[in-house]
Amino acid sequence: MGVTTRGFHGHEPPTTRKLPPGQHETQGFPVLSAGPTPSIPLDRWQLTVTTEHAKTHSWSWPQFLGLPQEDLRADIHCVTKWSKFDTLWRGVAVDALLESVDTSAAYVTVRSYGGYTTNLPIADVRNGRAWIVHKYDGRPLTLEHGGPARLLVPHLYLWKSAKWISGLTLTTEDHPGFWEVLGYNNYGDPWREQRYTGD
Ligand SMILES: Nc1nc2c(c(=O)[nH]1)N[C@H]1C(S)=C(S)[C@@H](COP(=O)(O)O)O[C@H]1N2
Ligand SMILES: [Mo]
Repeated sequence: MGVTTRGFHGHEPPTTRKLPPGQHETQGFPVLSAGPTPSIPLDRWQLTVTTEHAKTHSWSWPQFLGLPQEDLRADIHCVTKWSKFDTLWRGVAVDALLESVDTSAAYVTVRSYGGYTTNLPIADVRNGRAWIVHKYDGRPLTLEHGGPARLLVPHLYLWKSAKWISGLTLTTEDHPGFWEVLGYNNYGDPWREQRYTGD
């Protein structure tokens, strides 16, 4: 009868369509940190990419701010079941860092000041899917949310978005990170509800 099929979600309100399975929307911005909050003075802050050939590339804070900056809007999803819609960030696409890096690594371990780590396939931080952000909602990122800079990978559960980022280690083999060795899923796709090992 000329009715256009809009898919399974066509009659649900927009909010439901944005919500992965098992999640609820929050208006707040909870803080989740596994350890103490490190404080890194900007004049000592460094971001270092280490390749699978042990070659390093480092950016100081001014050099990092000199890279192309992007504003982005994203929905974020925490494995503890809160999701927050339309969060606003400013930062540098991981692509911009990797542009000058010669690598054929398949994986990346993200390292944080304080010792936290998390692992991802390198494909998941390329092609405009991951950023190193330093502003949230127009203001410098607060320490509790990972300032001065954190990774943001909105298409995966938020434990992959390492706060207080200190660098990326590019590897040939996959090396499970802090939560991944403790039973969180190695990949963490919220749309497939990959919360824990075996999901
Ligand atoms: N360095 C570091 N990054 C981290 C964490 C952490 O404990 N340390 N926690 C992760 C988890 S489990 C979540 S849900 C998000 C929480 O980010 P938020 O505190 O800004 O909400 O940060 C992630 N990044
Ligand atoms: Mo989390």
